[in-house]
Amino acid sequence: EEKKRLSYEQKLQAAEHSFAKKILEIAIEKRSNLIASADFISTKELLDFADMVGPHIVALKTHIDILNDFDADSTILPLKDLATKHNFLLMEDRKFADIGNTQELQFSYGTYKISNWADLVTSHVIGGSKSLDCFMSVGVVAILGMSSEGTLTDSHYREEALKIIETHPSIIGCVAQNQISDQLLLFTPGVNLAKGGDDKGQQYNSPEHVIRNYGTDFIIVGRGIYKADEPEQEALRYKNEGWQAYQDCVSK
Ligand code: 5IU
Repeated sequence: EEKKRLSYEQKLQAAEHSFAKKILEIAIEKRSNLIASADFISTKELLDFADMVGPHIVALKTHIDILNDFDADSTILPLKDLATKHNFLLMEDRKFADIGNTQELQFSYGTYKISNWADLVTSHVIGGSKSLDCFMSVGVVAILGMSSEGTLTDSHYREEALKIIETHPSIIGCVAQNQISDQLLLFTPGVNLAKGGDDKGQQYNSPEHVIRNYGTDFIIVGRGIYKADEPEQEALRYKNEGWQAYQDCVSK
């Protein structure tokens, strides 16, 4: 079931949300649909990695709460500088999943003050549409389906979740392992060229598979890049594979 897809230029024309426009502009400029997941536990590793792969990515996906040495001044300030230097967005993979009031607090307060620095945040939609109203200043990437074995995001859940996702103005797209409508941007993790999975339930596909079969706009790659012997070379490889697959699909 190969999908004829819209180009990033066409999606940019149709985009309404400022962060949807931004990520599409970066994709076009860098000829990249790669998001690197930077799942590091130290600030130094995070910053070194961001500087190294920065030129090749549209966004850096963080799990800011796994850093052992998080500090607003020494983690976030340099990270923002690197995002500016290399022109990529900061996507905090927070996976909010609470009532609106609690999410509002988690978004702006506590140790990480995500609203101060993130361009994109991930959120479940399990709390219902109004629970997402607190994310007005960012682009929300809503979680429709997960990549892990046995996930509860079955077709009924996704059908109901899509109703929320398609109507909420803060949502620019979703994380999923299946095709969705052209109006939303599709982000797909669980991408790896060397492995089929890990021993903790993760399931992998190739960049080409997800771009061709799901119409993925942005591939999210973690260990495939940051665990490689030469992460920069590997980032370039995923970038090129992803862009080639996109071009093949658009030109059909
Ligand atoms: N991630 C997934 N699958 C999902 C969602 C998020 O893997 O369905 I939602 C995150 C978890 C990790 C990254 O931060 O994407 C994938 O990392 P690896 O490429 O190392 O498996």
